[in-house]
Amino acid sequence: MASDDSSNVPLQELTGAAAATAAVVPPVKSPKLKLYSFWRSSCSQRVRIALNLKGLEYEYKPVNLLANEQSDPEFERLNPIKYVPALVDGETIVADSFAILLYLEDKYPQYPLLPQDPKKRALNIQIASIVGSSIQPLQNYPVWNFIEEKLDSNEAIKWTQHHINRGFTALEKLLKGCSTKYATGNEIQLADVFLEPQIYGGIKRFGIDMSVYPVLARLHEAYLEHPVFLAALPEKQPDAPSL
Ligand SMILES: N[C@@H](CCC(=O)N[C@@H](CS)C(=O)NCC(=O)O)C(=O)O
Repeated sequence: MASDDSSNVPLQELTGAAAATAAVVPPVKSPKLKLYSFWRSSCSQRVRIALNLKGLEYEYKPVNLLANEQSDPEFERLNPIKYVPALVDGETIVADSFAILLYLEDKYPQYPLLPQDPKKRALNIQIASIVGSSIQPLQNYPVWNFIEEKLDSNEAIKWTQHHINRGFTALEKLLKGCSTKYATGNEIQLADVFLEPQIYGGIKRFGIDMSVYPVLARLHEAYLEHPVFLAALPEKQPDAPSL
């Protein structure tokens, strides 16, 4: 959990199924970790989920994308491409959510994100890659702003919805017949860490109709019952605007 984040739901305050699962994720003291994050960033959300899953405490360092803080020279030193998230672990700086997740996996192997079985491992990476390479970059602010500027916001939303639906259609086909609790089994893995922020943002920000994606919709419900996903939600972050 974010160590300076009083608005995050402490695991012990969760109720029902969430509280029951939370009991198995004791926080690991790791005061060196700092996560540079923006509340609404789905890429940051992936890392928050993984940190929560692995029980790693971290300091939340907000980077306001709407105020262009990602272009501050101080942040650019952490990530030269000027995107969140970035993680600082003592002397180590890692930027890009995929790289951070793989770093966490190597350095903090508890609650593994990647299964040993090569086929399941490949499926996890394929799902992560669809979200991370074929959906999210096409809805990112610079793309959205460019389309809005050249055309209008109506065209920008249509563009975004088109690419999310294209990706979700592929994901739904890949996961057809999935009967496990989470995407690739009964444990939370890399695929889930990528899926939930994309589904959540798809619904909340881009008005995606999930009734045509029954497997993704069912997974989304399962994620929202688990404290590691709940604590990573955009509106629970310290830099989220108050309602
Ligand atoms: N591949 C990168 C993409 C990072 C990315 O696109 N971050 C977005 C937020 S989700 C961002 O910082 N946007 C700032 C901007 O577009 O100026 C990752 O997975 O970390």
